[in-house]
Amino acid sequence: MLSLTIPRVALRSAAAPRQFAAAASSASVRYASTKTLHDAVAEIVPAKREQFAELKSNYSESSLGEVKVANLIGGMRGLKCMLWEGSVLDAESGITFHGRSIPESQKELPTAADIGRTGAEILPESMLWLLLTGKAPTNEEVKQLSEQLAHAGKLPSYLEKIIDSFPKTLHPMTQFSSAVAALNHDSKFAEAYSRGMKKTEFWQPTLEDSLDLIAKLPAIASRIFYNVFGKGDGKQAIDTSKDLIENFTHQIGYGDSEGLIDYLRLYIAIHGDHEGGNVSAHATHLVGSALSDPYLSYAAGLNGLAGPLHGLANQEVLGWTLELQREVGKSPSDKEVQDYLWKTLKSGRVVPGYGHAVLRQPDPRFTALSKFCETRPELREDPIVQLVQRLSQLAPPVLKEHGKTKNPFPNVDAASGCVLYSYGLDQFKFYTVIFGISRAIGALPQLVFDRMLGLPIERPKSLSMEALKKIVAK
Ligand code: FAM
Repeated sequence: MLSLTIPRVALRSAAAPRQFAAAASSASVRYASTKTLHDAVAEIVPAKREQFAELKSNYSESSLGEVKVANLIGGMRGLKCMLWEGSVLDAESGITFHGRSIPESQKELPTAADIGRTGAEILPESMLWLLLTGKAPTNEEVKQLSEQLAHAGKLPSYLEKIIDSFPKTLHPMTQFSSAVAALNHDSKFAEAYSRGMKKTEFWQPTLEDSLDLIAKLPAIASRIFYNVFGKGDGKQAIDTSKDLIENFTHQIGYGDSEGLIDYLRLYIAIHGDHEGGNVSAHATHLVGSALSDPYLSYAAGLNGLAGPLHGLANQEVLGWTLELQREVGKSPSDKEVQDYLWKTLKSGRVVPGYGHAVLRQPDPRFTALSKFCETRPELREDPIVQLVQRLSQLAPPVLKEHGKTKNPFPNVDAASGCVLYSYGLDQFKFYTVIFGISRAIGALPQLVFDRMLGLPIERPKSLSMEALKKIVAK
C-alpha cells in the first residue's frame, strides 16, 4: 500500500518514528519549498496537546449547562458533549471551518486554477488541509497533496473483486460502505496497534489510513457507478496531473463537463464537515473511539449517511421535485407549487431539503450552491434549478404556516442533487455516494485529532423510562 503522508526528506524524528519514515513512498512528491500534510499536522501536535491539557487540568469541573429530560428523549439536541476541532455550526450564521465561513474559505483556499488546472472553486484538497491543520495551504502544498492522493488512488485487486461481486440491485451506498470497510485489510493503524505502538503515536497511522481512504474513495465510487449504471471508464484510470475531482469526474464518464467538475469541487469541499453531532460524523467518531481503524470507522459513518433524514435527502429531494414537475408541469404558478407543498405535508411526509436539527436560517451551503448556479448560464436557464430557486422562496412560508419544523428554510440538500441532475448526472441512487466522498474530508481529520489528544472510548449513560422516572420524581 502507498504511504501518502510521509515526506521523502527530513522528517522530524519526534513527529515521525522510524517505521513511518521507512514506509515513505516513492510516489510521494516533495516540492523544495513546501511541507507535506504530515509535516503540517505534526507541527500542530504540541500546541493542540497543550491546549487540551490546560482544559483538562483547569476546567474539567466547569459546567456546560444542565441535561434535561428533553435532551435525553429528544435526540440529544443542543447537548454540548463532544469535542470537534474542524468546524463549528452556529444556528444563525451556519458553518465555519476553523473560524472561516464558506465565503471566507472560498476567498482564501486554493482553487483548481491556483494549481494550474481550470476552475474557480475550492479544491477539496485545500479544504482537507485546512480541516487537518487549521491553516490554509499554499498552492504548492495543495498541488503536492493532490498528486499524492492521485498516486494512492488505485484500488487493490481484492477490493475490485469484492465490488464486482455485489449484486447490481444492492443500493450503491451499501456497496460503498461495505467496500470501505473491506479496505481495513490494509490498515496501517490496525497493524501498528497490534504491534503495540505507543498511544501517543496513534495519530500517525490514523492520518496515513485516512489519506489513503480519501484517495481511494473516488475509485471505489466510480467502480460501483460503472457496475450499477454502466457509465464511466470501468477501469478507474487516474491521471496524476489532475486533481481528485477532475479524476473522479472522468472516471464516472463526465470528464468533458467543465461545469460539473467545478460544481463537484465546491460540493465536495463544503459538504466535508458540519461539526460533530450529525449522524455520519458522530458515527465515525463513536466507532473510532473504540480504536477501530479509519476504514471501519468511516464505513459506520457512511451507513448513517445512507439514512433518508441525513445524506439520502438529496436523492429524495430530486425525486420529490421531479414528481412536482410531473404533476404541475414545467411552468407552474405559485399557487400550484404551494398546493403541492401542502399535499406533501398533509400526507404526513416531510418536505425534503427543508429543516435542520441545528440551523435556524437558510443553510449557507445552500446559498453557496445557489450562487454557483447564478454564475453558470447553463444552470441559470435550467428548469429544475429555476424550480429549486422558486421553492426556496415559496416553501418557507408554507412550512411556517404548517407550524411544525423549527427551521422552515432550505438546507444544502434542497439544491445539491438537483444541480447534478441538471448536468446530466441523473442516477439518483448515486447522489449519497458523492456526499460520502465528501464527508470523509471532515470526519476522518477528527479521528486524527481524537488520537492526537488521546480521547477515551465514548460511553454515555443511558436510562430506562423507569429509572428516569425515579430520578425526576425525587
Ligand atoms: N417537512 C415537514 N415537517 C418537518 C420538516 C420538513 N422539512 N422538518 C421538520 N419537520 C417536522 C419534524 O418531522 C417534526 O415533526 P414531529 O414533531 O411530528 O416529529 C417537527 O417538524 C419538529 O422537527 P424539528 O425539530 O424542526 O427537526 P428535527 O431536528 O427533528 O429534524 C431534519 C431535522 C433535518 C431531520 C428534518 O428537518 C427533516 O426531516 N427534513 C427533511 C429531510 C431533510 O432535508 N434532511 C436533510 C438534512 C440535511 F441537512 C442533511 O443532513 N443532509
